[in-house]
Amino acid sequence: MSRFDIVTLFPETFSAVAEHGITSRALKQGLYQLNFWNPRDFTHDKHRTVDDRPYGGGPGMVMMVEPLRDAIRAAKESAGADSSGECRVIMLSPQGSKLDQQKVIELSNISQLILVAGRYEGIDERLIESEIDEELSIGDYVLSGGELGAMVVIDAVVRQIPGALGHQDSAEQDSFSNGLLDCPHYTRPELFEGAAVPEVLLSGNHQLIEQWRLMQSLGRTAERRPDLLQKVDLDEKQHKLLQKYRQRAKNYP
Ligand code: 4HQ
Repeated sequence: MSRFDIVTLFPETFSAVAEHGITSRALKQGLYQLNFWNPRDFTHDKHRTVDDRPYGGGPGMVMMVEPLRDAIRAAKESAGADSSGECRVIMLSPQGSKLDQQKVIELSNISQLILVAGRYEGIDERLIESEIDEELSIGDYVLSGGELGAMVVIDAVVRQIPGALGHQDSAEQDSFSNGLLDCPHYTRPELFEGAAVPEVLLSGNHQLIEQWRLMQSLGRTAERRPDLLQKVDLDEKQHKLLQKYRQRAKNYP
């Protein structure tokens, strides 16, 4: 059983994953659980204050320490009480290591993930040191809060849960599952604004089609993401297909 415990001031925003598409269907099938812990519910003052001023001054606020700490601890206690599997506390942050498919697969093997989505300028460093196991970034840009990052983690991890994808889809068929970019896709009409569907896809020869798709994946990865291609060991057949792609690219400039 996969369980996500999300520490957030904005639990409603997670309707994006809870109420739409594959992640919603998997939730309704009971393939995973979502729980929310709102620091505002752990305040004690009349105004339910969740932010505080930064030492040293400057613009912006920091998450107030005590409500956030108590929300994280409540998430840990409820999760810990629930089962024996591994639990990891992850905070979304541009200072974290970059999320990739390898990390997604690693996370999919952990039964309980506590995702801490901060707001404002961030979280007191001492709270990070005492309560957070790992900082993760979804990319080198600045978001207004960790919620979108947490939703990205949930979406990508849920796709790895057996049964979450429709029976004709499979996580093994996704881009990146073999370390390569996806091949191009086509649907009707056969001729669209003067552009034809590659003939091989109309051939009915499934072995040839599979070969063409692998060649396209290799070629596009080489052209667009050489950094990804460096990480995969190509076998003899894949080397030949990449050569063939490059030869063709020369012939049709
Ligand atoms: N944040 N990847 C939360 C991000 C971010 C990212 C900025 C995290 C604001 C409060 N999160 N703080 N990039 O931009 O995950």
